[in-house]
Order: sequence, then structure tokens, then C-alpha cells
Amino acid sequence: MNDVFLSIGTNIGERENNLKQAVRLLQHQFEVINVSSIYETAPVGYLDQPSFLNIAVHVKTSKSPFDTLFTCQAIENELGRVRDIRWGPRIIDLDILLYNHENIEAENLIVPHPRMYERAFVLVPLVEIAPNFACEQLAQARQKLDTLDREKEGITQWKTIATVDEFVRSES
Ligand code: PH2
Ligand code: MG
Ligand code: MG
Repeated sequence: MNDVFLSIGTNIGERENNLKQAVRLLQHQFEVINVSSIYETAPVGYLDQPSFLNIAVHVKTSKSPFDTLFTCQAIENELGRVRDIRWGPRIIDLDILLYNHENIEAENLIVPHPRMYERAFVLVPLVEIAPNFACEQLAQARQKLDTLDREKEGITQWKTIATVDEFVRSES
């Protein structure tokens, strides 16, 4: 089984519900090991848009990296994602951050995610769910996070999540 870390973001509609639906759909396709707290985060890249909710998710899978990507894109489509402005508003965005310790450089998939080390909204939830997970990429993520000021980067913990099951079963 492969260890995969995903980042999920949303800033349109019922944001918490969007995250929940995404995790429910992930559970149909992967073994969902852990979900981070939900963070509210200031938009990065394209500033004139509402703030995001972001989480990180750890899944285990026998799917290849490309099947994992395909599955994530199918979940985005199922939740009504339309591709419009780069870095602009979105109902749901599922990005592969890490796939084991692998480095992948294909036309449609780069792992580790090419911008993850610059983005506090990715690193804060990722490091929360992988405190003891040993791999070079996560060591780098932890190190990078030490140099970032969460408050300055506009990251606040919005809701803690006790267990994955409780999260997906709760109403919102
Ligand atoms: N996603 C982007 C662009 N900017 N900003 C925040 N805070 N959170 C995101 O998930 C995000 C973003 C493109 O995927
Ligand atoms: Mg993204
Ligand atoms: Mg994406």
C-alpha cells in the first residue's frame, strides 16, 4: 500500500460541507487514515476572492500515482468543479502533495506538489497529520514551516476534527 498526502481547498458555497463530501467520496476509493483540522486561510495567488477552508488528508492506496490523480479529478468533477481562473475561486480542489517518498515529473503530475513548500495553507495541515511520518519531503515541510509565520500568512485553525468517521457522519 502506498501512502499519499492530499491537500483539499474550497472557497465557494457551503465550504465545510464541500470538504465533508470530498472526504466521503475519498473513502469510497481509498483507505482514509487521517484528516487534519480545518483551517481558514487567506487566498494566495489571486487575492480578490473569498477566504478558503483547507485540510490535509492521509490516504493509503494500491492505486498508481496517475490513477490517484484521475480519481481526485473525478471527485472534483462530481462535486461540480468548473475550471476557470487559475488560482481563482473553486468549490473543491484536491491536490496530490506526496506519494510515498517519490519524485514524479510527468506532464500532468508533479510530486511533491511544486508549490507546496511555499504555501503555509498546505504545510500547516500537512504537518499536523504527519508528526512522526519519516520521509525527506516531510522533513523539509516541517523545516520550512518553522520559518513561516502562520498569522502573517493568514492561517487560523477554524475547527478541530476528532476522527474521520465523526467528521464524515456529522451534519453541516
Ligand atoms: N488554492 C489555490 C490558490 N490559492 N489559497 C488558499 N488560501 N487556499 C487554497 O487552497 C488555494 C489558494 C489554487 O489551487
Ligand atoms: Mg491547488
Ligand atoms: Mg488542483
